[in-house]
Amino acid sequence: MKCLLLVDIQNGFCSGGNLAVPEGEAVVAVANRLIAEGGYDLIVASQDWHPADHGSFASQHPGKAPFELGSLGGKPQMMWPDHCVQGTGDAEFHPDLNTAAFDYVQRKGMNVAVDSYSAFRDNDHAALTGLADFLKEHQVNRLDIVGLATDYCVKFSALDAKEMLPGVTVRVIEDACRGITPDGVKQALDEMTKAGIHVVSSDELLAAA
Ligand code: VGL
Ligand code: ZN
Repeated sequence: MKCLLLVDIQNGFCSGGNLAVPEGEAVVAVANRLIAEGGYDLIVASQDWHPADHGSFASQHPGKAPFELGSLGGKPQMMWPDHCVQGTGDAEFHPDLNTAAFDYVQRKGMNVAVDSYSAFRDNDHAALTGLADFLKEHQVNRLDIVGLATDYCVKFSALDAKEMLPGVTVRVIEDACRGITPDGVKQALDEMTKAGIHVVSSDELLAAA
């Protein structure tokens, strides 16, 4: 079973969003094309879904500004602008994304005390989201990952998929992802490659589909 995982393709990470990733909305057209022509058996989307007082928000830490390093639960934590708050437009999927094709949506980041970059588990690895079990139940043996942001939620989702789903081929489709910083993207691609994740382009993937 071939699964496409769409990571956090939400308004909050696109232009005009509260945590806009440069060119974030550019992934939408590629994602839609992959949904239509990629030959997937299963389309899954993750959705960053924070309570308004989430501990990753700089607003919850007096004296801290967004994009400064702070701490959460005794561990270093990037302070983010308030983003993807449950029930707000910022948390909705991009309006042009083919959400009608989704088979399953995995929400994450609901626990105020810990961040969850990965669609599979919280950053402290204490709590699972349930996505790994869902993919196992559906006997997924190939997982392709796209979305936002390459250097955070895409990277951690891909690394966890590789670790938590033994035997599954994990690929990241580079042109269907955008990141927060160029250095972060470079490092993320390097880390993922070293972990055995294949970095491919949508063109080569679709040519073989
Ligand atoms: C993300 C930072 C905070 C992401 C989510 O989707 O990459 N990044 N929350
Ligand atoms: Zn978040």
